[in-house]
Amino acid sequence: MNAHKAAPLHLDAVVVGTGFGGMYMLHRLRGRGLTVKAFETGKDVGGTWYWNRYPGARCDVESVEYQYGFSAEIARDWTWSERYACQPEIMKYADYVAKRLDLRKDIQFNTRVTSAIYDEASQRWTVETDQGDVVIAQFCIMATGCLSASRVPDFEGRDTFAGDTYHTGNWPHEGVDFTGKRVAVIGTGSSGVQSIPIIAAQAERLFVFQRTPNFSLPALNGPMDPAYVEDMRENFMAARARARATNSGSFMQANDQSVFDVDEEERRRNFEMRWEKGGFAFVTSYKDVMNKLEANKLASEFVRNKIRQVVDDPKVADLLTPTNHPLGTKRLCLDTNYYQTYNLPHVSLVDIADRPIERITSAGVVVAGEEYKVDAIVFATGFDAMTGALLRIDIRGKGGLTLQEKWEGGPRTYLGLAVSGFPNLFTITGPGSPSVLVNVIIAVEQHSDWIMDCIDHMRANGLSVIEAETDAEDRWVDHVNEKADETLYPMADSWYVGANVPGKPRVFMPYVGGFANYDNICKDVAANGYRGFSLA
Ligand code: N01
Repeated sequence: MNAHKAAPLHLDAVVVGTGFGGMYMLHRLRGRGLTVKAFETGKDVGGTWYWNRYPGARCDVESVEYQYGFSAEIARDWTWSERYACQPEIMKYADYVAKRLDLRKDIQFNTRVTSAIYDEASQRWTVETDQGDVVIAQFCIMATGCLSASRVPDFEGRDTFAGDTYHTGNWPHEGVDFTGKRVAVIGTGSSGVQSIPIIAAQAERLFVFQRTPNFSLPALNGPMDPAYVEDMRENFMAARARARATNSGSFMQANDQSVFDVDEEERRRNFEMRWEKGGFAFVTSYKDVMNKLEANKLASEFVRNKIRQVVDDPKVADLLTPTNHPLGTKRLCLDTNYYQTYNLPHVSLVDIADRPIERITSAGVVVAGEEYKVDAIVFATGFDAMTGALLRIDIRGKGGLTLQEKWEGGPRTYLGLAVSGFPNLFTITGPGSPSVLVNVIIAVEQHSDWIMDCIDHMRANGLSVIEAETDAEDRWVDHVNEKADETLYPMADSWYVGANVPGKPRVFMPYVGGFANYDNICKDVAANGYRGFSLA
């Protein structure tokens, strides 16, 4: 229930959420002299990194890339310690940026936005929170994140469990010590894959419940090479500019050859060389790995063999080996000692592919009539991705149309930035934008800059309302689908298509056409009088 309502505050803009997207958007809007306030459910900035404090949480984009690129000074004065930054270090970075830009004075923490309702007569959004705030603003910018609405499946008996339960995406701040405990981990996506080796190192007994084996590549994390750190201190801005001009939006050197341009020996050497580098470099081994099934099969088989080499028990290795989707079509994982963990005598893999969890009892988890008795259950069961955080807010546009109604058949946006029928509402990394398929920091900067330029344009031209046209939105949705269908991505039951949430419409949500292509489309739209938008 909402707290007592305060008198309305009139502002130019409201930003919802202060992960890396909301932080930068707030900075941009304020820098242009707009009156703006940001609301954040957490007690601090950091977004997904604020919530995902599970053991082993670590970014799988290299740390030098997973930082803002809008300020040479901010980049130069920060030093990462490891190739892949751990969650606490990313939180320190978020704190460093928040202090540097003095962001917190315009952020209200511990506050969840509950509704955003557009009034056509006044052309203003009324935004309300669970703390009783009422803000009336011209622009409402949703920086709610792609993976922020965590979900625990509705297992029968879930609430009867007598031990402790945790979700990786909502982890206790004080941490959890599993020493001497019998633990169940349900889920083997990125969060499961990262946390399982660390939980195994503490627990007396660990059961991992796996519905779908995922492909995981070795991160080969380690301390940063001091020479590279110095090189990046000098050259980061240039490297970032080059990355922004690529479709992967990353520093990785993609190979432009086809798998079939080379013979088997050369292919094996290249796969091996990229495997040895660690990280996602392996996926860029050849240009057709993600869009030609025969090419993907070769890469997939290489990884399967690696799994078989690491896991001692051939039956366990078989269960861990993905066979029902091409490599990379479910979000790839990066790990440290994930497969090795299954060689430990106190770790058991429980296959639930064809025999789902029957129920949870007060003592544990039941599969095929067998009760696995545990003291704690970790749900590494993921998120209602891309749309969940938006749809949990009561968002109403013109004519009282709710976003839920509008997106009944799946999300529809123009450029992943705007929704027809919802004027002056912007979504940072909304569905239909590259978002989760690229380095998300680049994605949030590009979106925030585009939104800022758009608002500048409106103010310079005496315009007060911008709205995506339905035709343009329809064409964009078709284009997003066409691009996805050129790839292997739609073949997997992934969260990219909403398959992890029962009843969610199956729509490929991110834009797979490449970061640079997308950026150029956005620039072209703006340069052509905001083509596809109506302005008044
Ligand atoms: O969630 P997931 P996640 N019964 O959805 C299983 C980012 N991320 O939190 O595959 C049994 O990937 C589900 O099984 P299935 C990254 O983008 C990044 O791990 O649906 N099992 C799956 O195994 C990532 O992709 C980082 O068959 C059930 C697991 O739970 C995204 O966040 C770190 C089930 C959920 O995996 C989400 O990752 C962590 C059920 N009813 C996350 N329902 C880094 O930067 C679900 N599952 C490293």
